[in-house]
Amino acid sequence: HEQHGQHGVAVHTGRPEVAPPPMYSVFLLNDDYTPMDFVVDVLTRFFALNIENATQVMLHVHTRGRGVCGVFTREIAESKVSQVNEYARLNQHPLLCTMEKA
Ligand code: TYC
Repeated sequence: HEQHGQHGVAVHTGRPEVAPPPMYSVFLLNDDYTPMDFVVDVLTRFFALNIENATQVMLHVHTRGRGVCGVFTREIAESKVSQVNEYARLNQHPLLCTMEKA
């Protein structure tokens, strides 16, 4: 029945519930040129994975063609995609990051 407004004070909206936001999966795509170490670096840097989990995701993408890095609300997912693609281009790798509704 309540929403938390500015300053965190609960206010009645007249609606019984606040719907959860749509969620988006963020993917890395495989390619033949990006070094495995760089992909692991991306996964630790932007998706807060430890080296072990980042290596698992990287190898899944390498063998299966794509893999989920994380699931986020739209704005966070868009930000991850932009940051990863910019970082890959800056380092002259063809690595691609995409998103789709989960
Ligand atoms: N296929 C790449 C190689 O053999 C490694 C790689 C993994 C590239 C995952 C992109 O999203 C990727 N060096």
